[in-house]
Amino acid sequence: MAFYYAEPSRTFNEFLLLPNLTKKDCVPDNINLMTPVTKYKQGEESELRLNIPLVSSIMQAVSNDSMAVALARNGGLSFIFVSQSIEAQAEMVSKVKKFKAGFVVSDANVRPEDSLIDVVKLKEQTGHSTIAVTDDGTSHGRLLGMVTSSDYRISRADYSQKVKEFMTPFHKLVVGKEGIALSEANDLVWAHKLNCLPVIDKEQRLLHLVFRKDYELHKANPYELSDDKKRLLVGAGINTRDYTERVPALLKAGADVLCIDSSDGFTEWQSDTLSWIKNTYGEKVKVGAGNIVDKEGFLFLAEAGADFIKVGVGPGSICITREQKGIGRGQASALIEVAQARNEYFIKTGVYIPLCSDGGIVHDYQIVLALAMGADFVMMGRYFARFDESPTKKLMIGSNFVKEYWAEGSNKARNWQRYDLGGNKELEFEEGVDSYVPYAGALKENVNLTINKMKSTMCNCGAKSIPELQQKARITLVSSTSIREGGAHDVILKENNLKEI
Ligand code: RVP
Repeated sequence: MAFYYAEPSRTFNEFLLLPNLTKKDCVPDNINLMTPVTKYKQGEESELRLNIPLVSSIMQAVSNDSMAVALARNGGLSFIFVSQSIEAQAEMVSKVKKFKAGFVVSDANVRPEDSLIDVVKLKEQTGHSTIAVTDDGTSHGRLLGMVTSSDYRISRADYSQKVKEFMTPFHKLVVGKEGIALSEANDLVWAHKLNCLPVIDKEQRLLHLVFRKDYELHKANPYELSDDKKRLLVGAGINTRDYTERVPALLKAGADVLCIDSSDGFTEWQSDTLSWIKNTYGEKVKVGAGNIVDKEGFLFLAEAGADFIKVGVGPGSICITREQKGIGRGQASALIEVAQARNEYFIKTGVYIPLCSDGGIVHDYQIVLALAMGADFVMMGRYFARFDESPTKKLMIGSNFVKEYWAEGSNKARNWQRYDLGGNKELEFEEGVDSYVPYAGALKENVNLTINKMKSTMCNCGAKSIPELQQKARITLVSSTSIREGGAHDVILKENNLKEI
């Protein structure tokens, strides 16, 4: 006979946190959001930790290299999407690892023989007014000069004039040498009143440009997440089909952590993938697995060697797995049960396995709720898809800007490996939709706002860290009428109704 759960399957929306005593030192500035990503033994520390408990989804519409750079600079981590060729994914990983805060690879370059018209066109195309002049017109060619808007005057210009005639030639440039630290580069920028400092190697080849504005930006990233060589951290998705080729390529490109991307992680394909990785590389390669929604799924992946475990089947904003297949569980119920299993496992084995709550976060406070319920970090797709840094197009619909956001199981992404049950190599039916999300601007401002709200909630809970929150949180179910009480009610909202009054 089938097993019946006594409790219904619940979502985050059905719970609230109660305030605890807030001591005077429990203020936002004292809240520590550091959290483990990979498993560790009692008394030790996780080898991989986040400075803020947010990671971006393994999705085409969310996690490319620009998202990964922006998120790592703000303390979180992206998992570069796996539904692309091994080479393309490895290239994205490598771009993140090569990113040096403040050191920009010049993407507007000309040759000395090019004309002013080429400079003007390039400026229009790239939006950059600082253009490097290299012997071959590439970003790493021999640096021969620089062109900025002060080198020519559009109103009186002869568009056929050669770049070499009006550029600032190399002998007049202040340059930095290979290996220069950002702070030293910045000293040169200030001492010589520059806006941009080119950095060159021994053969005078252009390596990077350092801009005055970027240094200031860099200083404004106190949460930046980097490795011991000061390179940003980046994760990458893998699947249970081509891991013997994909994993080596991703590791070679510099991926710091991997995660199996699947809608159902309670499978032997996942344990095979984990075994292969651990047998091949031992414990030095870190890999998360999932997704699961119960104790049995957790124990299966824990025993199979997962370094962290992802929870969630069907809560995603674009996910229709529950409608299509009748498979899934309310995200709160799933997390509560899995967190309990994780805590029991920790007591029994002395090994703490971090949990990632994946999908279904709609309001910022629900991140804190997920953490209070036992998650160590959350994965979000819709949230990050709204930002400038996501890989999708920004469009105008009616009078609003939106960004595209499509599911991995949609016809657009056709990520059949995510739903693989060992059969055909194709997506037989959709498990996700293609959609728009409201455009929200730059990641940094939005993440800052979210973090401020989260810290505020944690102060109300009297918790200065995520482990303390998990210990202390008091959580209550809410009735549908009390949900109504939680929003503005029984008043006439001005912004919507002023005209009618
Ligand atoms: P959300 O943040 O609610 O947009 O959810 C994002 C999550 O949805 C992803 O991290 C992934 O687990 C899940 N997803 C992605 N594609 C699909 C699908 O096609 N059903 N689901």
